[in-house]
Amino acid sequence: MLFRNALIENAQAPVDIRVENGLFSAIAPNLAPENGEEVIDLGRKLVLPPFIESHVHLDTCLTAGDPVWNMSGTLFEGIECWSKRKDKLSREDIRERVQRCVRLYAANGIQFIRTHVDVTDPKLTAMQALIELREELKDKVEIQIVAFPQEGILSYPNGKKLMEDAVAMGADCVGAIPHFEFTREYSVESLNFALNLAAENDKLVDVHCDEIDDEASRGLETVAARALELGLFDKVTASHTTAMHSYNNAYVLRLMRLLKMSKINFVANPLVNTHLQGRVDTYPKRRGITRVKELTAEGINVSFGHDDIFDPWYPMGNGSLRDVVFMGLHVCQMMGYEEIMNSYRFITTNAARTLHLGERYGIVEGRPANFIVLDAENYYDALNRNSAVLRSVRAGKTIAESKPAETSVLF
Ligand code: 17E
Ligand code: FE2
Repeated sequence: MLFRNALIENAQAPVDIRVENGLFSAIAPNLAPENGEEVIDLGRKLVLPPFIESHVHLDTCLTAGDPVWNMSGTLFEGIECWSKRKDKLSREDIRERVQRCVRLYAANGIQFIRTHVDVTDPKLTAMQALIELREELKDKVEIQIVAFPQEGILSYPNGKKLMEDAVAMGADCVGAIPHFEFTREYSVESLNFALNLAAENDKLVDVHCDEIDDEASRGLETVAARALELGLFDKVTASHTTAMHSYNNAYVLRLMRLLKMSKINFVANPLVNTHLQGRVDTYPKRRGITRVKELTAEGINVSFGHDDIFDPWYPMGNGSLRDVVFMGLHVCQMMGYEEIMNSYRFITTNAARTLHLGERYGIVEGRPANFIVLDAENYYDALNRNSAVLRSVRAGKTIAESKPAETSVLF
């Protein structure tokens, strides 16, 4: 099959893309159709590798207000609301909500998802359901599962055992939540436990790290030090790290050296953390987002995630990562021309590094023929105009299509 006239990753000149047996077999200008080959003209539209959701909680999605709304808008009230909803979890409930989310994501060009799944549940109901869904949905979306201890490892009954069980069941990554543990000692111990568990079982790590406006929340240095010492390096990701917003600059200067040595990845969640953070401030109110601009300038890998779709922590969300990037650029003040033009990398190539997709990802001959087509010529325009994802192609097959919205101005 031949897809013609693609502007790949903001290129100015179009190329053609040949797909054979689900792989990119040729990418070059003016490829001649072979006898009987199906040809699709992409009409000089922007083509990108698929969008990647590098941080979401699929087990909690689509539960906002059930049974109670988060009225304060804090992370901590969100955890209380979720704890009440958790009592009602069933396999069917999770399957139905996750399948709805995956379709929302598919409509918006997302083909890879890293989901955190709460394992502070003696029955591990959500973990079991997600492991089934990961397999069932694998032709449509690649799901990576983090064993995420929402209510703590040391501060929740049997927390260590639940984490070990989740890894034995088949979780891909180990999580932790140091800022929620009862004490600083617990938080350090929980990180030592989580990174050792990952090292022993050859798993990735993704920690909910310092998601709090407390400048004394210093889980990140422990995560980075263990990543370095255990040789886990870029297998480790620190998500949220919103306390870094509030660290003093002298400490950040010292920390940056360790962060670079450790090679860990970062995930920021600009929509959700602008909503959740700064809640105990009067004025001025902190933005509560990690230092994306400074980390990026140091060559540290940062991706953006949605974090939630309509749940106790975020009452909105439609499965599109466009608003995530849009908010991220505003709140991190990354609105230079090149910063806007290249900002798709926060939800494509940077996220692929975080997820360790390696050669399974990218518009390169010999790799799986996964790509998306946007209704724009470059990402600056796509972002600004909120352009539709016209087509999402996976292993050479179109798995979702949109028609651009049509509006007539009658004057
Ligand atoms: N749980 C958590 O600890 N932090 C979050 N941002 C969400 C769930 C969404
Ligand atoms: Fe999260």
